Amino acid sequence: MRNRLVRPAAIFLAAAALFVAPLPANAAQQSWSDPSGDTNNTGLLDIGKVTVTNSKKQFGATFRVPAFDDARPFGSVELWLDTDAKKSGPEFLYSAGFPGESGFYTVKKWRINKTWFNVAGESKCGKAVKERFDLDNGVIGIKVKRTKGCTGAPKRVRVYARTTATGQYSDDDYSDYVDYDRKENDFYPAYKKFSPWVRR
Ligand SMILES: [Ca+2]
Repeated sequence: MRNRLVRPAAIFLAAAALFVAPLPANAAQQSWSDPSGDTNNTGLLDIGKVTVTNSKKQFGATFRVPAFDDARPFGSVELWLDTDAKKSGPEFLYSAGFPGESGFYTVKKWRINKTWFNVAGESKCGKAVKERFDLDNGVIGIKVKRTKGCTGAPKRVRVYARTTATGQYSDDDYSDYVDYDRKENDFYPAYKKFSPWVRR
């Protein structure tokens, strides 16, 4: 059994180390900005800069939200990766809940197909995925190592990012919970739409 978010501090450090590696010469990376202030409440999960990376060895996406201060959202984040223009919808989903666990899945027609990892465990393909869940710096993302029998060999990648908050804890120890009157969403670039393709 493996809960990837069970010891967040350790994971943040490991992920941060992986993410500072310089991009190889053949890597493509593109960033875009989602407007800030476009959510209907406190904006704890207001999506800002979104980045897609696509290289010979790996592909992935990250997005920024405001760096966490004291308040903590109750909700979830999702990164949907589209890697095949010929197939309807995205091929991969990373999702993480606040507070709680994360998972990575293959997707067919917007529905979860296979689980690479979640709170219950990890498959062989799950080892290809590195999470970054760095709330203190407001960065959430994944990198997927190209792996035979798991990722295929996508040439281009694009992302759809979504956040949902249904309430918040006013304290960083997850106390003093307040439920929002209505759900607060943010989408990049829009509901079930994708960024431009990034070719490697
Ligand atoms: Ca936004």
